[in-house]
Amino acid sequence: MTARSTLLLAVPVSWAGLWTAPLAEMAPDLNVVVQGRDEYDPKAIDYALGFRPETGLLASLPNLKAVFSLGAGVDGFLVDPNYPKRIPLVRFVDHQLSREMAQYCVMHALIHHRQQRLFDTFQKEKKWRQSVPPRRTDDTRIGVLGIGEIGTIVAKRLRDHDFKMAGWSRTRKQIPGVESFAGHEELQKFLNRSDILICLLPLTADTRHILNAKAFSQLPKDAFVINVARGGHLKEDDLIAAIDSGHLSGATLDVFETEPLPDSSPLWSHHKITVTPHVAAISDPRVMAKNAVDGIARHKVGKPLDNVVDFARGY
Ligand code: NDP
Ligand code: OXD
Repeated sequence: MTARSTLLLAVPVSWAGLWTAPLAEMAPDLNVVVQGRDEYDPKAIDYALGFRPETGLLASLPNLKAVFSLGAGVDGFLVDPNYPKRIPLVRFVDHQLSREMAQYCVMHALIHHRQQRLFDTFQKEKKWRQSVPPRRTDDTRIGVLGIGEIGTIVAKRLRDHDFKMAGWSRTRKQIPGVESFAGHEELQKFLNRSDILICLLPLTADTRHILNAKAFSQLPKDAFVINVARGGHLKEDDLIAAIDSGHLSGATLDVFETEPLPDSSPLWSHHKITVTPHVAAISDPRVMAKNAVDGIARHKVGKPLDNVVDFARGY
């Protein structure tokens, strides 16, 4: 008989029920304790599930065997200098999540491409204006920074709308209809041909502040930026300066250096910036719980875990 395992759920206490209910249903033998709500012996914790656990928490669990992330991005774990790197960290990979991200990116690329914000203004002013110059989709070049699980689906969906697609990654890709640029040597060439730039990179030491004044100056005039990855990718002041100078035409931002975005942020009221509150995709708690339950089952019988983070690469 296998011993009963204990999972530590490291999420805001008021949200814990989103995961405790499906975990109880799917794995009645799993003992689940909630960080900040339940008393527990650190030595008793076998597994952890969370998004941005407090610094030092995971290092304080001497018998921890694997950690499951509630997010595709694991920067919230790796920001902890004490993360115990001998313990595998499993990131969340889910086709539905990728599809929702693709919906968001397609929607905002099309809102920009079809100049919907202009028509919103005309409507407010009761103006019937048909004289807006049309834009050809097959002349519009979209570049996706990060062509991994999510970026690949985003690029394919936009390709199917006839945009001229390219992706940038560390390693070369072969995706029909999506030109591949790889490595820092090819970044400038990639930026030079991106009328719409979508960031879908993981946040690592290499990619922090990659969306900066230099990168913006390498985009074509009137380029548009969509950041759905992490706020740490973007230098917010550089973005505002590039838009206000007239070089960039605007941006859609779902993620921010500080979340929730403070009231004092100029991003809230910039007329060329659309702000959404980190909702490009909302992962289903049942699927997240299942991901952890399946991983624990694999680990307990000695099978390798899927989607394990490579700590050297940082994603
Ligand atoms: P993946 O790990 O599958 O893909 C990452 C991609 O980035 C890969 O193509 C990788 O290249 C590339 N990359 C990483 N580092 C570099 C680098 N230094 N230079 C060039 N390319 C690099 O991640 P996902 O697609 O699953 O997720 C991407 C990000 O999306 C997450 O990290 C998260 O921050 C964000 N996200 C945001 C959500 C939201 O609601 N706003 C929801 C979900 C995710 P290679 O393929 O060569 O390894
Ligand atoms: C994620 C996110 O990384 O929701 O999954 O941001």
